[in-house]
Amino acid sequence: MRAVLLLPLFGVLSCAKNINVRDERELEWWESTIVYQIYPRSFADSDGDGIGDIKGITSKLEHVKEIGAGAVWLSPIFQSPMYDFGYDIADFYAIHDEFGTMEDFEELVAKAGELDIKILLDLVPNHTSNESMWFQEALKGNEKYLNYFVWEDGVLDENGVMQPPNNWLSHFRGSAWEFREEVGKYYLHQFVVGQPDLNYHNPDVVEEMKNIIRFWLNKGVAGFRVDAVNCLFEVDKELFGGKYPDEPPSGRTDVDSGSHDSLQHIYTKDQNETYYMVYEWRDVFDEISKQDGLPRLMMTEVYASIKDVMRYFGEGEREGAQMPFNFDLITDVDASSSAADIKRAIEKFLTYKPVDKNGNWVVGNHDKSRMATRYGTALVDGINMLVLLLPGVAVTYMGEEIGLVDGYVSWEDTVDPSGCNTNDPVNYVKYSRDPERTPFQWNSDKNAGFSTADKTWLPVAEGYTKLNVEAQKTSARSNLKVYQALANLRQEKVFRYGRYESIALNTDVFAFKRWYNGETYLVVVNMRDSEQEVDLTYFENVIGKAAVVLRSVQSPKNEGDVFDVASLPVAAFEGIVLKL
Ligand SMILES: *[C@@H]1O[C@H](CO)[C@@H](O)[C@H](O)[C@H]1NC(C)=O
Ligand SMILES: *[C@@H]1O[C@H](CO)[C@@H](O)[C@H](O)[C@H]1NC(C)=O
Ligand SMILES: CC(=O)N[C@H]1CO[C@H](CO)[C@@H](O)[C@@H]1O
Ligand SMILES: [Ca+2]
Ligand SMILES: [Ca+2]
Repeated sequence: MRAVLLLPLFGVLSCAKNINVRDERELEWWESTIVYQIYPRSFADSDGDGIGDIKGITSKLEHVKEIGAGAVWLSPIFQSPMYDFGYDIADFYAIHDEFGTMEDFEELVAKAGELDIKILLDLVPNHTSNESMWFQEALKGNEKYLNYFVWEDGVLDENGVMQPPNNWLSHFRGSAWEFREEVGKYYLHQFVVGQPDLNYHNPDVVEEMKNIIRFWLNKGVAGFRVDAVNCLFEVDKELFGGKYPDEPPSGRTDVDSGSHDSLQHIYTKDQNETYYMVYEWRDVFDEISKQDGLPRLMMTEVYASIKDVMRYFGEGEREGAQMPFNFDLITDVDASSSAADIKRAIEKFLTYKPVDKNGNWVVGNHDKSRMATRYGTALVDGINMLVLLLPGVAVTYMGEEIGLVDGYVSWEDTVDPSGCNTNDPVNYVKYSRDPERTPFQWNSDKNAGFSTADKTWLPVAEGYTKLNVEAQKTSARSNLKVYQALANLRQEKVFRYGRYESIALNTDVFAFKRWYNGETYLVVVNMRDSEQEVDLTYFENVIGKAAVVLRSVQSPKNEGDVFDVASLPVAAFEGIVLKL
């Protein structure tokens, strides 16, 4: 009797040991991919006008393939007068002429398809360009399009002079309101003057944006990254007697009164309606995916509190973005951070995210100083080890694979409105985003192989004759080669399905462990210019010897070297991947 009972039980137990239903489930294409961000003006110029373009990107897709990325996210390529370099869109349904034609774009999608690379576009839903047909029609008094934007009466000050409706500030300094004679009212622009905010309380705007999403997804685009999404909705002014209320001061003493950071944005950011809008967009993504069988990816760009960021994943039954960007490795840490700071920054997203969702790792973009500049060139491999081997989606801003640094852009050459609007030839540097947008460095030819033009739209960074893709391809050891090896390693099941644990071994050395089905890898990164000896047996089940699988460029170790995990020597800024 007893034996009869035990036998089936034994069977269940032995099964349970080998099978975990969450393991080895089929992953969607995006769950294990590397998303490579291309800033189109700066990647490759095919026609010699000094500005990168779509044909240029198509001609360089092999590079994307070679580094192991599975998706390319393009910063905006839509028709634009370029007051904010494409983030001010005049026609959401057309390609900007400096970038090429719709045919060029279709060719890009086709070529990418052959290489099994997905194309993701940048959706900029918060505003249009002031040169859009919609805004132009609004200025002519066309009622339909007037309601596409956010208008408000000015107020008279004590001297009888007309002033903006309230104290709201633009992200790029100064009032967020601009008067238009034609309408006799002010319009809202949370970003530059040339970017009037769309009015999401108007159902026509909501439908228009969904049609824009459908239009591009139907062209085979694999998804969107959604720009500045938390600024979509302003508070409903009817709740405030028909007038938009002032925002309270932030109390920050390190910023002046023209700065966006001087106010608490309680009425212009993170409004509840914004999340619901994102969930509706997700339905549109899924609707198209159902039609053609290609799962679509939505990534949202939000700099907000971790709890607000998490709401983009969805709520209850509603699904939202699969990938709300995790900016913690940009905003919370830098070269001066301790290993404990790094651990906390990494664990923040993993701790707050819903258990069935993926993490993602971002260390740079076209708005932030380049990763190699922020962390220092010696840490490039170590940081790429984090981005590519932590659990979740890896995001690489073009150039991180070779450790591209910020370029120097003089006041005369500065074009970014965030820099120009300071009117300050000294301090513009703190605000300008041009340094992280300088042209990509392909080789040691003229303009780093980016363009044959005599003058490129931004100057090529100094030092390109040494720091470029070709040099790193031909050199025995380089950031590029480490990156490629990491991208390969990332394909292993242990990095796709494996568990994760981390320890700050001392103030400088951060380490994490990934393990799966009896395989264990350890990644060790020394944040500092110091020699160390660390004890990896602080990790559970880590004893004995481990072999070096990969190491940073300046590492004195060799692949295959074996070390006692209880006393691993670590060189200055060294990054090491070991296998137990
Ligand atoms: C759009 O705004 C810019 C300022 O950003 C201004 O120079 C330009 O004249 C405006 N264009 C139109 C059509 O209103
Ligand atoms: C916004 O949504 C949250 C979560 O659903 C809710 O707790 C909160 O009360 C809402 N806020 C407003 C102003 O409606
Ligand atoms: C990271 C990013 O794409 N930021 C963008 C946010 O939106 C403004 C206005 O569209 C752009 O200027 C930024 O580049
Ligand atoms: Ca060009
Ligand atoms: Ca808005």
